[in-house]
Amino acid sequence: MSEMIQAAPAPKKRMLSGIKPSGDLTLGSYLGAVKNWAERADQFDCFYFMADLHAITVRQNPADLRRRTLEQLAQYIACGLDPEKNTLFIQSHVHQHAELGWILDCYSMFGELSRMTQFKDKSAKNADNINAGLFTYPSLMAGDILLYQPDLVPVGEDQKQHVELTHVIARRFNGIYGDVFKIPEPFIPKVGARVMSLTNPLAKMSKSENEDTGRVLLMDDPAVIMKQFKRAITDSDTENCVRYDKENKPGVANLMTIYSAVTGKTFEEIENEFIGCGYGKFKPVVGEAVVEHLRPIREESMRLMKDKAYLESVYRDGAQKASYVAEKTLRKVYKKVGFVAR
Ligand code: AQP
Repeated sequence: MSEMIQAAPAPKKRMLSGIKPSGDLTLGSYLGAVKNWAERADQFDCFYFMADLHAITVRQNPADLRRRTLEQLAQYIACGLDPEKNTLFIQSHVHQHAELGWILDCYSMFGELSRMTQFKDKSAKNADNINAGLFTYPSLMAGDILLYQPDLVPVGEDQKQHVELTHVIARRFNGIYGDVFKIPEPFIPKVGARVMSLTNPLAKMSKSENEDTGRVLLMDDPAVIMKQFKRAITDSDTENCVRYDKENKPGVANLMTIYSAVTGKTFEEIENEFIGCGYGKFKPVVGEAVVEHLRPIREESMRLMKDKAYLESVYRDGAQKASYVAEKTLRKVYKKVGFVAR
């Protein structure tokens, strides 16, 4: 009798991403990142973290940082990241991040770090606190990524520069010591790739900005969300027509992107839906769709925040799993650079 030989299933590709708890999660953090992560658990081996080490490059109130880190975990889960299928952890709980970050500082060039858009932006906004961490955070970010040897790094368009620098640093290191790091690809979702401020469609919606800057938070009250959408800047053209034209009608394009991401409708379907309607009718409909989309996430996050013991078990397990993977890479790196084994 011939024996049936079953091929072992191919190992899942690994994916990693994180968000700084530097403010409460926005609709941008959700549509540009977390929403897309949740759809990948069956296909990929996913690691997601709360990047608290990165958050302190800008001065944080300690109590707020602690609260936001936990809330972010609750929101990850409420957005569909099942802790049984994804490794969810707090960055500072996995000491290998800081250790590899330092090593990669020594393989990152001053000129490369000086060119990073985020450094330029953040130093302009925090002129009284242009600290060394703000300058070298891309090496830490390279370490965050390379520790896990991921195949893909899902990021928003705005973060592409960081993944590109990670490639440069990894190639430099591999060029000296052999193939230590896998070179991961940035993975940028098409819809919802970049959500802009509702009051300035040329600026990214950011979580560390204040309310007046046209940001919508995942945990905002429905009334607040509606207010933000009703006062959203549209375009000063005389057309008053819902049509996708990112260059000439960035405000409407942003609202269409948001509406498309929360309803699954194409831009064409949206244009057809609003034929003959002005912006005044369009904006509240987008607001309502966002409110309804976020409602279950908000309710589940609030429920989870009351269950601190559960959240603690999730981040403890997550750190243990992440540390196991990270340590393998770090040990290899230590050996390659010439550190004496412990
Ligand atoms: N507006 C956005 N549109 C699309 N994607 C976004 N992301 C953030 N804002 C948007 C994506 O979320 C991930 C995590 O980013 P982060 O929070 O670690 O850093 P960030 O991009 O600097 O986010 P913020 O909100 O602008 O934070 P602050 O104000 O503290 O600097 C990334 O994948 C990012 O693309």
